[in-house]
Amino acid sequence: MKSLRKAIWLLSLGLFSFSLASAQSPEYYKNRRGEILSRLINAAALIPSAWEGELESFRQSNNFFYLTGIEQPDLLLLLAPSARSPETLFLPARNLEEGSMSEAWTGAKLGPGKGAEEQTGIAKTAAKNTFDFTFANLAGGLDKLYFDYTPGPLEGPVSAGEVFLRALRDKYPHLQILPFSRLVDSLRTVKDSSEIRTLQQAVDITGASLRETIPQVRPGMFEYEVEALIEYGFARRGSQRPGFPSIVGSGPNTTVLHYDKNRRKIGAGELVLMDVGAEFDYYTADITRTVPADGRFTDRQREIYQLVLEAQKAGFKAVRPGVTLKEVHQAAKNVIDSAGYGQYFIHYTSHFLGMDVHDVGSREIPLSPGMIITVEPGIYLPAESLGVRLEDDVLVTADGCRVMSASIPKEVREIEALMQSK
Ligand SMILES: [Mn+2]
Repeated sequence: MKSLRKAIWLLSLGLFSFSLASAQSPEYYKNRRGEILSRLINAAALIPSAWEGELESFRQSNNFFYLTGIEQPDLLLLLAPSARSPETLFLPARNLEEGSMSEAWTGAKLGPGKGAEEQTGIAKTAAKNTFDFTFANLAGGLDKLYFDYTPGPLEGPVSAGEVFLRALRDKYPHLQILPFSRLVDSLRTVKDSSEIRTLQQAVDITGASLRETIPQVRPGMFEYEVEALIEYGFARRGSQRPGFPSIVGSGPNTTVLHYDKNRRKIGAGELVLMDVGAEFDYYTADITRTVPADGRFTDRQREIYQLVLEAQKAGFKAVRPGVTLKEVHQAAKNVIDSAGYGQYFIHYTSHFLGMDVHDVGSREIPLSPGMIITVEPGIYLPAESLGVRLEDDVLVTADGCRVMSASIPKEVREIEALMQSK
């Protein structure tokens, strides 16, 4: 074990010393960029990496990571079939001086040159300050530019992406600038086998942490303690971070959908709702379990719980190629409607899942094999301080679906047995 660790450590020094986080080969990402290149006609695509704030931990932007596997800020990827090199990565010069932005402070980084081209598999790298010149030579022959940028709030400071976009608009008024999501979303929605494996790891980490934490839940504990136990479980199992802010709500807070303050003390006889997901290598799980703090459901809690469970199973049954999320929602909603609780099911049943917890993909598209969605009905009764939501992650297969989180306890007897197992 020890020698294996050492080998991995040595390997990581050799291969990944320049923030290439991904376990994938450079060819894997080259193929993806090829997919984008084949969709560009009289057009180019420009994908900036995430920016780095000095006191926040860095996470690459999903689209940039999807196309390069590189975890480094301040980069620009230009894809342009009509350019001499169809793919160019622009990087800042390496900073080997002293000071807070130097590599001595922030760790070794990739710089422009042969080494970066070999490590990333991107045909050409160039210094970032040559971008304007390169793009000016190219722009005359283009009609469209796909630019990857998420608009910020209408008020508040202007983002770096916004500044960049405005400068492009001013300089190249003939260019139609379109969101890059139009090219990449349909690719990201269908997961390949390695993405499915990665997301399965995220699901398994989440499941193991829930299984470990649920027996420890009891009245008198604070919601944040439950949160901390779950997130510690994630970290111990190799998750880099939670994929979204963990929701741990007890009693009245089980009826607040996006409750993430997690400050309340859990009371006797209450339900505790945990909506959590570990992120693993840029893919996140999204699982919800609702458990009784005392280890046993009251009759009323069990009644509502069973109804939500039945609705969820109806949702699973509806998942197969060709249907839309609307139909999955209707299947789950019918069960809750016919029991008379329709008005207390106040959200949608499904969303796409992947690099983002609410991943790209629209409710209107027909499902196809390789898509991953959540199925998460709920009933919320604020007057009774009683909310139940159950959420699992589901892979669409050729003939139906596979519930990726099926092994995480959920039946009433399973939950009660798990809680009494401590
Ligand atoms: Mn969800």
